[in-house]
Parts: sequence; structure tokens; C-alpha cells
Amino acid sequence: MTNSATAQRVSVIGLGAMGTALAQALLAGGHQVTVWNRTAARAEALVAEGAVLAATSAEAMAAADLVILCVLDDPAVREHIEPAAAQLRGRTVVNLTTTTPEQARSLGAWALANEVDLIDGGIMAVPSMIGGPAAFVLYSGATAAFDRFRAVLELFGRAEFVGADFGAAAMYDLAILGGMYSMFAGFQQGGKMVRTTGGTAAHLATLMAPFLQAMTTMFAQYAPGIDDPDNYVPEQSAEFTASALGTIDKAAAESGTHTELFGVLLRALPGI
Ligand code: FVH
Repeated sequence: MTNSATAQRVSVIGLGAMGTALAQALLAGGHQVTVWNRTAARAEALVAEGAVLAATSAEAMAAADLVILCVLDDPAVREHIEPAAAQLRGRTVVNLTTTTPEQARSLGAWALANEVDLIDGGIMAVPSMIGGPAAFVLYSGATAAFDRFRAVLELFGRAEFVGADFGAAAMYDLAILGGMYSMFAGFQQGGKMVRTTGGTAAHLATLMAPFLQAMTTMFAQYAPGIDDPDNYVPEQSAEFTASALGTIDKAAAESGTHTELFGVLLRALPGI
């Protein structure tokens, strides 16, 4: 619980599953929380917990030093933020809506032109994880504003600042999600393959999960091949990787479950 000396005035715009979890974390942290949602009924539980409901998004923005946006997408952000430039001047806005890096940079340019301190964020958690030990949130943009509000933002999960480029947090966010979906694609393909032997995807899950978890330690080893390719000596030759993927691709074809997945991986993974 934050004591009243450090309590901040924070507004949360957007009370979907995630915005509600963020507002609850702020209330639990002892902050003065104003909320607004397009469908006002979704604010009822938060108001019962101590939040103040604003009549409009602009009113919510004017009520706080720190404004947090968590709506569906970039157009929804722009719809509410652009007409409120006057209310936001001199304030800090943290946009936790998922956007592309270019959308974040465009919003950053708008913020600079309107004297708003913008921090863009990417939440690496589902709503039930907010405030828990496994949650972390990526931030980029206005560095001094991030330092000022860091203690508030830590209520959502570990706060990880990844650079002054407004698009950096979105890029890291989408890079991590890209890795996650690549892994899920591998599991989907693998599940279909083992079923042709009488096995089950459920059994595969118990074997693949700990193996992949152990393999993540290899990221740090492969990183220099991306960060400094001229001086990188691969652990495995390109031929080894090509041979392994070729064998897996052949097994997929033999099992009648062939997809394009391993051909794509072969093109994406040179010598690692
Ligand atoms: N939920 C999650 O696990 C992920 C974790 C990673 C980050 N995402 C992003 O967070 C943004 C919000 O996600 P959400 O889970 O809260 O989404 P919903 O529950 O569907 O709520 C959407 C809210 O957006 C409001 N909204 C939509 N369009 C508009 C608009 N034009 N103007 C104002 N508000 C709008 C919607 O309002 P309503 O339908 O209740 O009236 C909800 O408050 C999102 O970017 C995720 O990618 C969450």
C-alpha cells in the first residue's frame, strides 16, 4: 500500500479485462484513481472499490498527472487522445494498448508536438497476472517521465524500460509474441506428427515443455550472431541446421501432416 505522501492521481481510460486489472492494481497501491470506459457499466465494480468515474475521456485525462490508456487498438487511442491535447499538455500518458512500432512512433510525434510526455508500453501478462511475480511490462519513450512514475508502474509487474525510441516497447513486445507463436506452431505440427504413431499431443506436451524451457538458455548464446554477425562463430554449422530441419521436414511429409513450417524455419535459421 502506497502512503498518502506518495499517492498519485492516476486515470485509466479503457476498462476491458486488462484496463480493469490495471485500475485494481493502482487502487490496491493506494493511488487516487479516476476511470473512464466507453461502456460506463463496466466501471461499476471499480467505483465500488474506490475509483472515481469520469463522465468523458477528456475529463478523466484532466483529472490526473499520469494517464493510462488501455483500449482495443491504435484508432481507439487516437480517437480519444487527439481531441484532448489541451487537457494532456504537461502530463504523462502511458499507452498500454497494443500497437505497431510505427503507430507508437506516430503517437510519439503527436505527443512531442503537443508537449505531452508519452511512454508507450507492451504488457507481457494476461489480466490475472497483473501485479504478480511473473508479470512484466515493456516501456519506451519519455525517459524522465518513466523515472518519475516508475514506482507506480511497478504495481503492474516488473517495469522494463527498453529505450527512448517510442516504437521500441512495441517492437520488443511483438518480437516476444512472435517467438511464442513460433513455438505454438511447432507444438501444433508436432502434436499432429506423434498422433500418427498412436501417441497423443497431451503426452507430447509433457515432454516438449521441459525440453523447450531448457533450450531457451541457448538464446544468450545465439544473440551475438544477430548483434555482431561479422565476429560470430556459429556453434552449429549451417549444414547441420539444414540437415536437421530437412530430416524433420521429411518426417512431417512421411506422416502425412506436412505443412510449410519447417521450410520457413530453414529459410529463417542460418547457421546458429
Ligand atoms: N488481455 C490480455 O491478455 C492482453 C495482454 C497484452 C496486452 N493486451 C492489450 O490490451 C489492450 C486492451 O485489452 P483488453 O484485454 O482489456 O481488451 P477488451 O477486454 O476487449 O477491452 C477493450 C477495451 O477497449 C475499449 N474500446 C474499444 N474500442 C473503443 C473506442 N473506439 N473508444 C473507446 N474505448 C474503446 C472497450 O470499451 P467497451 O467495449 O467496454 O465500451 C474496452 O474497454 C489491447 O490493446 C490488447 O491488445 C491485453
